[in-house]
Amino acid sequence: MNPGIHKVEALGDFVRVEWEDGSESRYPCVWLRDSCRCPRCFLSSAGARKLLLEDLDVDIVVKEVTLAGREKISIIWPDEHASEFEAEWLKKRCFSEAARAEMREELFLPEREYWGSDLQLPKMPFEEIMHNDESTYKWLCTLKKVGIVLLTGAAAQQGELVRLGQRIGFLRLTFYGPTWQVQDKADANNVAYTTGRLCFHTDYPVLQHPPGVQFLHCIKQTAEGGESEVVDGFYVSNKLKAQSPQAYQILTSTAVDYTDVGVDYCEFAVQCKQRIIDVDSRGQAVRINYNNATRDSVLDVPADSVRPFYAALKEFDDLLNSAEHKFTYKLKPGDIVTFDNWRVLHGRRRFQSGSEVSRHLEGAYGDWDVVMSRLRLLRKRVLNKD
Ligand code: OGA
Ligand code: NM2
Ligand code: ZN
Ligand code: ZN
Repeated sequence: MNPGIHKVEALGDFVRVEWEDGSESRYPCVWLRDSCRCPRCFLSSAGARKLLLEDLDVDIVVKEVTLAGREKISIIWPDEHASEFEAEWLKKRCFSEAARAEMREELFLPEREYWGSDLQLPKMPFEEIMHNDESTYKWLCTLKKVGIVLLTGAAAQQGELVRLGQRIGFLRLTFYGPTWQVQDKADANNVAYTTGRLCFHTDYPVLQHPPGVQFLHCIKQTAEGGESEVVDGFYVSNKLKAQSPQAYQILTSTAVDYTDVGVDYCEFAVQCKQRIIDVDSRGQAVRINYNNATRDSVLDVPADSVRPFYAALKEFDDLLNSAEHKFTYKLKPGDIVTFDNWRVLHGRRRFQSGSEVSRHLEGAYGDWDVVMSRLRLLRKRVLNKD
């Protein structure tokens, strides 16, 4: 139901709207002027503001505000410029704490669900996701909420991840190529391209903006070893904060150097500083940046801070590896594991090499911006909601 407006009035440098249900909203005049939807101020074909900030007076107040029916307000500004705002549009943009929380949820979607060794690994058929919007929506929702989804029944040959990328929009190109082959390689340019054990890591913290999502498609699996391990990095970060505030403080504040030098898609010499646990303004973990293999031997901290840093990292790593937190499984040919590379740390057990390739995964990255964009579009279509 569209909300109706009962009354509107100017109140200092606010416009006060009284809704038919008795509630009220206050809109700052400067924001209303800035948000004018008229063709001089707004390019509707782009959904973008044309008005320049240099033409905005931050001290502006309305000359006149009137109710135009129950679903629209009209404003005349001191220079006679006229703006109109729909009730529904205004209601969504109400500045109350509750309305802003609702908008955040609508734009950024589901709450996290934390997990440990009790993870019920969500599974969905690959072809269903390729052809059914509702399934694709459910896949991406779960990927956001839980952080990991296993897709099953893909062909055991290269190329499926390119198709999956097209389903979302596009994949993220990196120095390791549009997609990359995880297998034992001579003169490996990355520890992943050996038969060795990989301890818990996120991929590519050496990039300023590490890939948000990762896809690993099993094409061939070895009989012995090669099992996968995953752990919920956000859950474990919370545990670390509670157990050892000091270690948490170090890992959320120390800028750690990463390095990656070599040749693959093209020649590269990448360097970056990252905090192992990135937190938002509320102190909530939002991205884990940890790969022990590419962590640089250059460590840009005072000598006295070095041992405490290692102790903190060790404490985090121990928590990641505790039986209570990690989940182990083994990929089968045709499986594609999709996971949040900012949240879920992954590892693999070592395996034997033979004369021929005994294990082969094709990997690819995506960006959260692309995934979330697809998720919003699908939600509109699936739930028929805007
Ligand atoms: C990687 C990786 C996991 C595996 O390539 O970065 O983590 O199971 N691979 O080989
Ligand atoms: N690979 C698997 O941080 C990293 O080096 C992750 C990237 C080689 C594309 C590994
Ligand atoms: Zn205008
Ligand atoms: Zn990896």
